[in-house]
Amino acid sequence: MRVIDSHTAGEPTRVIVDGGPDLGDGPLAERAARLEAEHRDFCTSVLCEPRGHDAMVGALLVAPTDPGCAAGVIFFNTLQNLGMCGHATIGLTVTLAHLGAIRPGAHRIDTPVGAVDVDLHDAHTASVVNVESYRLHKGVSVAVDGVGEITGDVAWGGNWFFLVKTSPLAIAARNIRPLTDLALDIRSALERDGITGRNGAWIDHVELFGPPLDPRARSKNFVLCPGGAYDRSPCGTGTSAKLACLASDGEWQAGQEWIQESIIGSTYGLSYEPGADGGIVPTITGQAFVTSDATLIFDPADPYLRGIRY
Ligand code: PYC
Repeated sequence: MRVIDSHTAGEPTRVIVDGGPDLGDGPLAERAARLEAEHRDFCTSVLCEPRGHDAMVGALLVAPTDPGCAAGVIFFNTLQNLGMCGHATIGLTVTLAHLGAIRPGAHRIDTPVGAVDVDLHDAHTASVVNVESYRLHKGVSVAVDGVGEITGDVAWGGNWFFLVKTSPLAIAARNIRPLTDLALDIRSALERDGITGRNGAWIDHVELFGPPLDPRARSKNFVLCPGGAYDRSPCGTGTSAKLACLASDGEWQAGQEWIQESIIGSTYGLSYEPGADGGIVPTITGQAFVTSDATLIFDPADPYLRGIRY
């Protein structure tokens, strides 16, 4: 199986170029549902250790339904499919350029949530127009064991987020372990109290904010991803959710550039336009670099053929 690995602002993406399962034809949402229901072993074998690791996001290249699209893609992590993923879309765009499949300029990429517009600026820099993002609940408080009351907003940016404006712990790389534990405890408290996204959706990402170190940035974040890993990048969908909250509070205007710094100091630039359904449509700009072009080997005698799962 041929894979191309890249990182976007530090966060890894593994593009499966060939050798993936046959998902048939039809709408991408149906093919994605088939991947999740019938091919989890494929997903974990590609992403989990020993071939991958928890932070990795997979991008399975498939034929687009829309012939105007440069490629079709289904994103997944070690636990489940992802409808949308900012860093992986930038990683995929740069990977398609590395493969010679696209040149700088505007392109469309088919995803299970619809066709997404991307703009490749140069070999490493791309912008992605994200899905319409919005805040569902403002100022939700939960009692977190051993910490006390934590208040945050519930917002959608292509994934569900609980956003805590002022982290009780400093947003610093030295705190990655305690921040991970805190975010996991917050997520458990949300689950315990039945706090969800729209239609009972699991809030699988927790995002904590603090002051930036980079003088160009407005904020620095820590983002817990569904499998328990932290996002090395500033999280495209998470910063979209943040911008939706700021826009709702009248604190950030359409067209203004917001620079978000990640826990490791990397940055994305975002701006937004008003959406059709009362939310915002963010554009995320970031840089990705290809790190390897490899063949994964699956030996039937390997006891960890399907990845290490616990
Ligand atoms: O960039 O949207 C993102 C993302 C979601 C999870 C990891 N990265």
